Amino acid sequence: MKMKMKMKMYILAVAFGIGLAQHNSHTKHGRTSIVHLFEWRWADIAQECERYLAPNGYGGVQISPPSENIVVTKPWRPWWERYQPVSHNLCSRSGTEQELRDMITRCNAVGVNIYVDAVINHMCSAGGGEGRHSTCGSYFNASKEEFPSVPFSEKDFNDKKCKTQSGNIENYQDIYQVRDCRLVGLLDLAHRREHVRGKVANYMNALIDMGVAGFRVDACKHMWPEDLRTIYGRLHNLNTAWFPPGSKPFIYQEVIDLGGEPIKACEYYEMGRVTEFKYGARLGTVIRKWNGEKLSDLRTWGEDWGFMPSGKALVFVDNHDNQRGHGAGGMSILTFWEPRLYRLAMGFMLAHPYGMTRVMSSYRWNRHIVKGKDQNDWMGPPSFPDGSTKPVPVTQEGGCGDEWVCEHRWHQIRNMVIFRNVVNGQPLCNWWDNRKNQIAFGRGDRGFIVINNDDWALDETLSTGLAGGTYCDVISGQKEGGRCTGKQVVVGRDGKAHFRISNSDTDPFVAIHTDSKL
Ligand code: QV4
Ligand code: CA
Repeated sequence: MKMKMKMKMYILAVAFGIGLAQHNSHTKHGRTSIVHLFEWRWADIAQECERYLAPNGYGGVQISPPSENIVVTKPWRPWWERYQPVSHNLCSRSGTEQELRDMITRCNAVGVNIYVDAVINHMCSAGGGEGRHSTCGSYFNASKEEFPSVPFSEKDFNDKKCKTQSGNIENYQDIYQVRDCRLVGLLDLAHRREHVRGKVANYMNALIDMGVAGFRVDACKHMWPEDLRTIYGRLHNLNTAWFPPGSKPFIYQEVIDLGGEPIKACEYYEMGRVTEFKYGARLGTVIRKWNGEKLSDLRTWGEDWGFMPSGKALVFVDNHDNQRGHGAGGMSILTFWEPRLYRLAMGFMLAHPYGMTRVMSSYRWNRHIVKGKDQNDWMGPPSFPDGSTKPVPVTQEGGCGDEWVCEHRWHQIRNMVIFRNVVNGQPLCNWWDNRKNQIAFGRGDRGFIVINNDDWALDETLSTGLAGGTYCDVISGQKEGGRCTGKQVVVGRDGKAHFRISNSDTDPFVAIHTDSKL
């Protein structure tokens, strides 16, 4: 009888996707978004958790790959060298193992989770040479496929399985190539082998034991779902110093599925969330008004657009690849380089209930676009002449210096992260649009957003779903010491409020929520 009940519960859980082990992000205190602190040093992330992320409602941080990687000097220390591991030692440009541990402990102590970018599909490039040009000086020999500090050797790679001439992936229409050949020349690990599965699981388990809450798994399209299932199945539960007993690591898998390829994101749903790359690409075209698209089209935003089920999706406006022309997405992707439209896109994303949201936090580089391609797409983080990464200085105004962009500190974005926490679990309602580029919608009785992306003013009285009272707009300002530093919105007893948004406002949108009420 008991067994039957258990079975029923399990089937229910699977059917509704609730409580599914690796889909739970374990964010604390009702926090809903995570931020990718791309290329940040562990010491800076630790401070940021304490001084900024926890007080401003961020649920977690995606960190850059912590494993030892090849040191590339031509070009000089590109960011992408970190996607070429040479061992599972935990030392990188972001810091030492001790610093990593300290960061995890300090972030956990303030309820901010750490999610590790796990590069497990491959080791370094076949052309990576031989020697100790690695971030901790571990020896490796790429042409002989020797990585003695793991150890991995020739038999741990897929060469025999791969059938292409070059040994590289040549055709994304052939699923065998995509999974068994080298992604841009990167030595492809044979996850069918027990030794490889064991080493990869050990690597991830070491991090889990240190206290991380989960993983962004890199290049999942290039790994067989059954191999991933086996590896994930061996992962420890999260450290009970910070997480309830029995908690499984949160897994979100990088699969770029824009349609048109035989490998589909859905092959990975069962094991965790999946990156929804259609999200940023389509939102970009709508906000740019390409192909006659308009904001009012967003009325049906979500699964109806061919996106994956909301409970499976990890969404973002841009990521570290497509903000510089790597990965997929294309020209429509909005980034900090176009701050006004970017904030609009982020505002929409954070207000809309679809998916689990990730905020990108970047650094500025010498972008130099020639015929649509950025010649400097390789440039690494702000660094000293010896190649070590610069700390992130915080300015008097609360932004970041030294070319660190810190989108997550832009007050509009930060306040919308808080908005999302406040409206968490509330349905989308009170949708309004002008059939063009002016839209508004609410989240139950807790929040309301109005956006004007037309070339003329918005001037409307709208039903907000909120209780009567005076609210501070959290885009032009916020509530501070019992008053609004920006615009005020007066909601009547009938729940209606008048909105006026000029198309030339610094930010052509307004957002209010129950915590911004005076
Ligand atoms: C070069 C040639 C190849 C040649 C090879 C021979 O271009 O044609 O076969 O040498 O050795 C870098 C260079 C790349 C170079 C390669 C190997 O850019 O030119 O190949 O190294 O030396 C990042 C960067 C890549 C970088 C890689 C490793 O984006 O440019 O390659 O790190 O340093 C697909 C995948 C998806 C992937 C996306 C970028 O399906 O999974 O491409 N996204 C993830 C990460 C991404 C990372 C990787 C995967 C690889 O988000 O940042 O790639 O770990 O869509
Ligand atoms: Ca592979």
